[in-house]
Amino acid sequence: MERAKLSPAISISVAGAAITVISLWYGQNHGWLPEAASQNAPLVDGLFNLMMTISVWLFLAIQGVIVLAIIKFRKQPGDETDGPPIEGNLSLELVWTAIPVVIVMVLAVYSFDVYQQMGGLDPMASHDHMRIAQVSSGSAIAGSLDGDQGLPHGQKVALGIGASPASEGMDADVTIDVMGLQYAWLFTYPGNVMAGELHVPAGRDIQLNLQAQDVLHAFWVPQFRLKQDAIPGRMSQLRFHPETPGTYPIVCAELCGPFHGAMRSTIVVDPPEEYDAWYQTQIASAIDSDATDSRVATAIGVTDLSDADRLALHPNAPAINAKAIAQMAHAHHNHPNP
Ligand SMILES: [Cu+2]
Repeated sequence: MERAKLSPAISISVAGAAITVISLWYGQNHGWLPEAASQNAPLVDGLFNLMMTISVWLFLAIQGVIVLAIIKFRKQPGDETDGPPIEGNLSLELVWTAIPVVIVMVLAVYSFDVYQQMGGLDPMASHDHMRIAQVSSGSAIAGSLDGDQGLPHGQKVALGIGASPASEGMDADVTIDVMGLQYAWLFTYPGNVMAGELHVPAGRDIQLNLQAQDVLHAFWVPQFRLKQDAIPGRMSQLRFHPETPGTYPIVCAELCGPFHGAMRSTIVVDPPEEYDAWYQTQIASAIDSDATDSRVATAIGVTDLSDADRLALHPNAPAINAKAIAQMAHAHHNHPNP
């Protein structure tokens, strides 16, 4: 009966210290997040790791108390008495209210700071710059923006992630228009170069102007910790610094129709020289007017295709047989109007 003599204060302290060490370790070593390939990814990960640390601590503490109570306070054989009539405990209630308040306040302030460092508070500032750039630099950017189609005059509410404080007031190094449509992403580079694949140079300041042609889509690159809705009739923006050269998935994260799950693309982060070389080849093929025409025709034609044909545009999409497509189409057409 050596253990019974341990004072409760010591037992609780030892258990608390053990739980804290485990939580701190797991919060940094959970391995739940994919590679961090953009400049703001470590900021997001820091916040996530803190939340993970707190969650693990609470999980272990609460589950530990439950398991302990089940074992220690279980009904003894032959004991038919009632439990003690406990009404409440003011100090306990104050403590378990105060702790969550502190946790939530810390997370609120921290996440606000992360959002601010990512440029989430001021996407409009870049829009203003973009429009000034349009007026002053003429055709290249203005052409790709399609005459303010997604940004009506007087639109004040900006959506997305703008310039980080370090690059505030500066134009992005590369600005690319992104159009989401069922079920593909189309990318238009300066000089009206159109591509189905997104290439960006590493270590540069990139700005994406997002639009949707038909329904809501969401542009998500998990490795960049970036996600933003693309909205019909409104422009939204993502500004970021890709850091690590490589190929990463672009995932549509907004249920946008029966083949939403196949709406994936690729972002290739190239070393700057390779990006320049790639861009030059795109320019060269765009100058060949036949190539441009067929590309534009492909882009426009996507909306006129049947669902099966659209799916065929995505060689990596999971195989869906004709019967399943027919069923989906059937279900789709019979769906009552909301
Ligand atoms: Cu989509």
